[in-house]
Amino acid sequence: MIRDAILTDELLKFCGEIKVDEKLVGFADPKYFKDRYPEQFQPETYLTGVQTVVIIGFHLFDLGLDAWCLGNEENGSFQFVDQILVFICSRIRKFLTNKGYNSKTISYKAGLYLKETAALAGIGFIGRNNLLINEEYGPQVRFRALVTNAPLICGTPVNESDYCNSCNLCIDACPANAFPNGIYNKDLCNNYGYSNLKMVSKQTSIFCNACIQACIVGKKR
Ligand code: B12
Ligand code: SF4
Ligand code: SF4
Repeated sequence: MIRDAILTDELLKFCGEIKVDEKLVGFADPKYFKDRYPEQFQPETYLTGVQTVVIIGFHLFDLGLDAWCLGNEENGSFQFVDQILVFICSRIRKFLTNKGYNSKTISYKAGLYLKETAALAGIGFIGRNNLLINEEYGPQVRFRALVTNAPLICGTPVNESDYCNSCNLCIDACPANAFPNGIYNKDLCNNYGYSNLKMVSKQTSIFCNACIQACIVGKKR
């Protein structure tokens, strides 16, 4: 299959026009998911003939955007930054439709693993805090993905980085001690996070961010 450099450039240019930072847009080759994840987390499950997974990041420049609102029975709950990302995905899908390609936005929970997709697309590396770290913005980035049959030029997976070699700031900062022996434990994180939600209003709260805020990468942002 021949990948289309002109289409890739046009899409990146379009992303710039809708104010999505090029450093947070990535393209992952579905072949990298094959031996790594079960069927439910495979791009092909969501779009037959998929050629590219497009991953979009948004720099959380204000912590308020991280808030989840519990909503009501009619609307369900939503997160502010995620609503922005869903809107960006819909603009990109429209661009791809106009070029004659199919695409589908992947749901937040049941779909693809987002930070891993970003690492497979070359947007950054998985740090000691277990999160995707982008060189420009650090870990304070949130993601959404869409799958498409457009043959875009894909990035190179990033498997390691030197940043964390001599640093332990995120682990020291974790109020739940959720990194016993340096390995992330999701139950410890989950239990602490939900017992210590920062309430913004009656129905809106922010989960712990300590292992992000401690990170030195992207601090100038
Ligand atoms: C379930 C979930 C949670 C659960 C469980 C977390 C977990 N990691 O299991 C809870 C509620 C505890 C949680 C907490 C948080 N979460 Co959360 N969470 C998710 C969700 C929905 C799925 C995560 C998942 O299961 N990943 C897959 C498993 C396999 O990954 P893992 O075991 O964590 O990590 C492995 C891989 O990274 C792998 N690995 C290591 N190096 C490499 C390199 C490559 C190339 C690859 C492919 C893999 C790889 O090894 C790791 C260890 O096994 C994602 C959204 C999504 N759809 O992906 C968001 C997500 C991961 N969460 C996110 C965030 C920000 C948080 C919190 C900071 C809370 C907050 N304020 O939002 C904390 C941080 C916890 C931490 N330090 O990891 C962001 C991360 C953004 C980023 N920069 O990475 C995501 C992507 C959501 C988003 N909006 O963008 N989360
Ligand atoms: S989100 Fe908070 S509790 Fe979870 S690992 Fe990070 S610092 Fe620890
Ligand atoms: S705080 Fe240090 S060890 Fe933790 S993810 Fe950032 S660079 Fe790596």
